Amino acid sequence: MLLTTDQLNHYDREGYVVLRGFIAPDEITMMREDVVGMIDSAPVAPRVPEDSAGVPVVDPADFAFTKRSNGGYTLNRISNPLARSETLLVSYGNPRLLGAVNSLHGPHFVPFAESVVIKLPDHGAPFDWHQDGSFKTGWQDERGINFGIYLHESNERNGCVYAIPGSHKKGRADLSAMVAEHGERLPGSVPVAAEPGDVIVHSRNLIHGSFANASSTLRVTVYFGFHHVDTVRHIYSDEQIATRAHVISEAIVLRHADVRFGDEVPFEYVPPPGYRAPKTELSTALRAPALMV
Ligand SMILES: O=C(O)CCC(=O)C(=O)O
Repeated sequence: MLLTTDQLNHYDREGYVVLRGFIAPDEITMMREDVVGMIDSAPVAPRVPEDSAGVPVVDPADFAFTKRSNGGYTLNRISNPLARSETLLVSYGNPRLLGAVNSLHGPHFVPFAESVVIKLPDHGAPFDWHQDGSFKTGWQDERGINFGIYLHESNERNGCVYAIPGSHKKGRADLSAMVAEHGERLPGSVPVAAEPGDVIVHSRNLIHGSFANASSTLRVTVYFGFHHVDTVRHIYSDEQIATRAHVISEAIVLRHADVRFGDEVPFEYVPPPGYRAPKTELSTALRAPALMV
């Protein structure tokens, strides 16, 4: 087991655990450089397919924005990051990361979705209190885990994540009613600070959110989400699941072929039972829809 008993117990009891210094500094630097490049070349506003230098942006719909009170827009998320960055794809194959998923979920896991959350300096967007996903299937129990890899320091000043420990065990919460009763500081919520290289793992059922960033520092978190295959097996076809699982296998191969990581022992991924490599190209698999639950 890659995670300690204390870490596993913390995750089970509180719905999250912070893995301190989990990703090596060199890898964080590499990821940060790529993400900062993506931010610099982001569209200037929704539905504007050009960056601030007037250069056309490929797949501009990957970039999401929050409307600001002054009428402008602030970038808050980049979706499909593995299709936009080979560096992030190589990091997706990190054996420590996949080993941690294995520790928490066992070997039969598949991807849920990936995205990069961005809290720009001075006007970084807040994320309302939520539990991840839509509960649209009616399923309230195990709905997967999210790994947030911290590329920058994250604290109460620059809009770190807040969570309500233990809330992951109570099914779907009526968050509108909770906010109407208590205001934006929900009782029992705690800030979860992180340093570059830390990973905050949280249950997708955990009540969490984050406040705006009015500080002068950038905060970026790369999210990789995973499901136990049993959670999605009755909702998605074998082909849809295999297409997403294929991304894990390909990321492991790419990482092993990368001279920077050639000495690592690759993670031995066990694809879902009945898995056959999909006929689709990797580029298509990288943009296959998320396995939403
Ligand atoms: O990282 C954050 O500030 C919150 C992001 C979040 O909760 C989400 O992407 O669902």
